[in-house]
Amino acid sequence: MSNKKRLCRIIKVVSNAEIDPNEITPENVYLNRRNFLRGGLVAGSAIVSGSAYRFFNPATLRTDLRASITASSENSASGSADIANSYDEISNYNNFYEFSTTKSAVAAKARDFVTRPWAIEVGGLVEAPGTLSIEDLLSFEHVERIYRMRCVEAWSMVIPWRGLKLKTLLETVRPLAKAKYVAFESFYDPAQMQSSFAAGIDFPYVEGLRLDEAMHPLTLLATGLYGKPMPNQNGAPIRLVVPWKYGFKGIKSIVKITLTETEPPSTWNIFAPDEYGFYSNVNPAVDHPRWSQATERRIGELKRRETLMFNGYGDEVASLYDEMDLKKYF
Ligand SMILES: Nc1nc2c(c(=O)[nH]1)N[C@H]1C(S)=C(S)[C@@H](COP(=O)(O)O)O[C@H]1N2
Ligand SMILES: [Mo]
Repeated sequence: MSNKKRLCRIIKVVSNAEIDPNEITPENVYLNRRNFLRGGLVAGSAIVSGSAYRFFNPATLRTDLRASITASSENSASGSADIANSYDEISNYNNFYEFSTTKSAVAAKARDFVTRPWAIEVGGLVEAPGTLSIEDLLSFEHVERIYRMRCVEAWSMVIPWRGLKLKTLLETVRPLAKAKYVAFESFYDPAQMQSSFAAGIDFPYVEGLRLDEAMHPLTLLATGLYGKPMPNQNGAPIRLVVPWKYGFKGIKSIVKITLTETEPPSTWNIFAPDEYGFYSNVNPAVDHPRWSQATERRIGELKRRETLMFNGYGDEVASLYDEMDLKKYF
């Protein structure tokens, strides 16, 4: 089956409505409900062929149901399955330097972060520039995806995201033919984000993608995880997710998106251009100057895993880089 067909088959459309924060479902109830809702449709799809990514499946989530796992991921070099990390792990081990450079401290420091009202200004080389409220964004068709996330610091997690394809948003503003890149900017308010003085990097945090990367169906603007609204510490109310790139490309709490003709600046590349490239595709063959990228520590596991080229999404994305020397364009 062609990649395109396979993508169409496994991209699942879910309801557009945001989950009411007052109705937050305990993780175990959520999983059971999903199990029930998905019923027979799910059978056999826990591990998608090539297992680049999967739908939510209770049997693959890192909970007390874990004992029921039977399949192992073909895609995992270490031969063990990719099991989603728990909500607790995902929301208490964070990089969000505006709040803190201590991963375990981010959640508490971001607790009172104000994310309503919220809007993203979309402009630059587009036919229809404008400002989209978070309500507008939540009304776009959403998908649920379980993706690996590989931080450049050589740890990783598996996260069940909910979000809209970035493509969906870009199509509504209609990029002009001249547009070649997409630039992103995070919210920044030193009054709310007390710990920024220690970070070393400049704020607001900025990132960028080539337009074809931005239009790729795997690229999400995530608005939630585990069926809940995005936790503040994970980049509420909306953040970028590009699963084949190092985690720092996944810019959080986005307020501005600009289509450009030239390559936009990115925070970590400005900070240390010899250590962090614009592309930052996960690549076990290109080491960080100060550490190996060949293996990673999956949060919740003891044994290190081998890092996969393009974080295991090569079938879907390798063709974007056919003509490129990935050692040069790291
Ligand atoms: N605005 C902003 N976005 C950011 C960061 C940050 O410090 N500020 N850290 C990045 C890094 S290094 C990683 S690994 C991911 C972490 O996302 P998570 O906390 O949801 O796992 O967010 C990325 N996005
Ligand atoms: Mo990271």
